[in-house]
Amino acid sequence: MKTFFNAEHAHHEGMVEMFRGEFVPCFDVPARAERVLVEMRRRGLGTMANPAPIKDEALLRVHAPRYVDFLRDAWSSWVALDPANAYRDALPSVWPVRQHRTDVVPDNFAARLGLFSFDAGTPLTQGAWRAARGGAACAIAAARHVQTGAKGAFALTRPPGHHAGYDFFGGYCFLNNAALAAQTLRDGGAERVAVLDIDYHHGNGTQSLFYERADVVYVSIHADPRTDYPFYLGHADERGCGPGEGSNVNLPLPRGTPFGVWRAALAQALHVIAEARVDALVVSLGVDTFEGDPISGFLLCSDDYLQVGEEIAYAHLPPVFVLEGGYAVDAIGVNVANVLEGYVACQ
Ligand code: OKP
Ligand code: ZN
Repeated sequence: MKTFFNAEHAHHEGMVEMFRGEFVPCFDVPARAERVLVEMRRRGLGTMANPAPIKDEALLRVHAPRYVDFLRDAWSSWVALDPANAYRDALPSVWPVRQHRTDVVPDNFAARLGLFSFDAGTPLTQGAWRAARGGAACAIAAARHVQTGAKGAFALTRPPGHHAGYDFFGGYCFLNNAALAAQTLRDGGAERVAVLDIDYHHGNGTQSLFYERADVVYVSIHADPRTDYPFYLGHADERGCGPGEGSNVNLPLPRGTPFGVWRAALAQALHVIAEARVDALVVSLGVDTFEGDPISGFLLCSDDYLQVGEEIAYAHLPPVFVLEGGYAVDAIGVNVANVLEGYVACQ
């Protein structure tokens, strides 16, 4: 299976994120992608390719023009606020809530940062735009590769993408790589696409992007939002609306869920996808479901991921795997490669 990787990811290296009133080191570190790359090479799991560069316009298939404009200029606007900002990342500290105006883009950059984000855990760094665009290029290239007949492809993206929405960043995500892959498949001729999201966290960005659409079915297994990030979306009663009614399926599970229970949810998710009669599949592949993950609460073991890949193969759709979370850096390479190896062995 071909892997699309962009070395540009390393330009995004956040210093700290806000967590419970203090600054803690960032969890989305460049080593995450490097470890996955090393393990893929070590196992000889397919070939590596640099994605073709994309134009900013490609991002507008999924994201708002004013949001793409914001991201492109964010770093220079941040440094223009104070030259000393060149030495610290931008973190939002003020947000619009209910009854506030979100249609007016503020001149004040700190206010703009809040308008286009939903948490203070996602530092906007000097290299965030470059890195995120490089990841988006991987996802788009992987989708095109599958559409030319490949049996699957892997977009080794960092930062992750599934929390990023039409016009907001958060949850370490800036551009929604999986949504861009799904939209690329649609634009290339697929009538109906499924996004299977197996990251520990609910992909609020992906869900909201496709919530009113029947042509992209979003199915997610994740920690219950009553206890876990992103908190304000991801409940089982969110089933889509308008033409998208029934095309959104959330399978929340409690903290502490072991593989046996998680695997039953995966079988259910794959059943939903089979019933939806889609002709293409994107997998938001997060391995923060791992028992050793520092910010998560499921109990999957490294060996379990081989079986995850096998189960996905039985869907008989060539998947576009897009990397999301996984913060146990020492295990991320093995866990991701296990999913892909399990898939390849059964495809
Ligand atoms: C991104 B992805 C940890 C707080 C949690 C947000 C988690 C984003 C996860 N100190 N912060 O879904 O893996
Ligand atoms: Zn996650």
